[in-house]
Amino acid sequence: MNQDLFDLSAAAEGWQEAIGPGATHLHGFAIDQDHSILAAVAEVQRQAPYRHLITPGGHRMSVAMTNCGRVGWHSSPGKGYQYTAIDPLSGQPWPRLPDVLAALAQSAAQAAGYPAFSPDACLINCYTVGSKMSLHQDKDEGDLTAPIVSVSLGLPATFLWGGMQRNERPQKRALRHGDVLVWGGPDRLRFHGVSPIKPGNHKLTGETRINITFRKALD
Ligand code: MD3
Ligand code: FE
Repeated sequence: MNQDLFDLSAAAEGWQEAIGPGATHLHGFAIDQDHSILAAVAEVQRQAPYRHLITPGGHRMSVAMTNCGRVGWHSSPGKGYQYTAIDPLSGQPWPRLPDVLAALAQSAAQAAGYPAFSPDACLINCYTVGSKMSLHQDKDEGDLTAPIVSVSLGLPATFLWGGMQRNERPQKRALRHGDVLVWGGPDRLRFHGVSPIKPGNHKLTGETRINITFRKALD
């Protein structure tokens, strides 16, 4: 094979990297299914469009979000952060979790050592160039013993992987199209975030990055 044409991302595909006692980076795990995942996301988005939520402090988030599954994550100045069964924008239940997404979440969790993962919430984040997510913990879920599975598609991102305290300096980690992270156990409440997305164009998602996180929000 011509060395110049060898795609380095193909070498990383299938590499499972333990990055904490309860956290695994599954490089390229979702690549084979990228088209069907994005088709499922498009269908969810048609029923529950992306929207920029307002934080309890009154700030508009730069990441646009939607959900599918039994409950969805929502933020508002009036009610703070909460999971709801009804999409506050449409007044309808959130779209159901597409089979392709449910199967992906289950198989990724299994590969990372969490064999019994059955998510009831799926948050879909849409980043455009410059969108970021500040350091935070995910602690609104009712079952903190379950892991979170995250799937990254489209433009790459620098993921910030912090400690158990906000003031710990985060490590940086590249997340590329098709990468999956699974976080549970002692890493479940780590602070984490995403640096501003750099300009670029991805053949499937254009100038956007899509991140899908699967959670167990109900107990
Ligand atoms: C580590 N999303 O939606 S996913 C979020 O790329 C969120 O859109 C980011 O943080 C994104 O809440 C990061 C990876 C991730 C998700 C949850 C975690 C890492 C995590 C929970 C605990 C520790
Ligand atoms: Fe998070």
